Amino acid sequence: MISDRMLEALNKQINEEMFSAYLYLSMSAYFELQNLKGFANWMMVQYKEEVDHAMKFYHYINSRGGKVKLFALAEPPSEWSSPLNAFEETLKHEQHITKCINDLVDLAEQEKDRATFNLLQWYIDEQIEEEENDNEILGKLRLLGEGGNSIFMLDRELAQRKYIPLAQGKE
Ligand code: OFO
Repeated sequence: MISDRMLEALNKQINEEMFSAYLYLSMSAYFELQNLKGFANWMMVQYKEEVDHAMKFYHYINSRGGKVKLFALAEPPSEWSSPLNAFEETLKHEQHITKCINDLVDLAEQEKDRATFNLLQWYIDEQIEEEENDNEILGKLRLLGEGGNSIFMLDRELAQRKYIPLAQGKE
């Protein structure tokens, strides 16, 4: 059985992951309007991955006989001053999510919940990758500058990102 404290924290994390999805969907729409289809594609893939992250917690709670509780989603921002600004905010958000995951790990340890502790290892690895991806794109934006040519080149690169659905325990 999953403890009440752990269950509440995991349900809150579903909300964090769904908010992440909402934030990146909003960024995708922002890039579409700028006619930056590659950036928009990258954010759309990110949106889908975040839904997968939420669903991984959802299936896990179900598998442990816990009750999934969905909370209201906050409204995400819809404007950024530039692609660089959007990716700075993306990295900041992912650093926040990393902290949330680390707090969940601490709680799982306190509750001696080995199964949840084990599940969270996947999220720890995922956060390393998420922050690394954001830092890489931010590095390019800073190095190349935000002139038309650089943005055009990066847009073509980001258009290549493909969504690979995450294998879930149960669909
Ligand atoms: Fe972006 O990793 Fe989930 O939230």
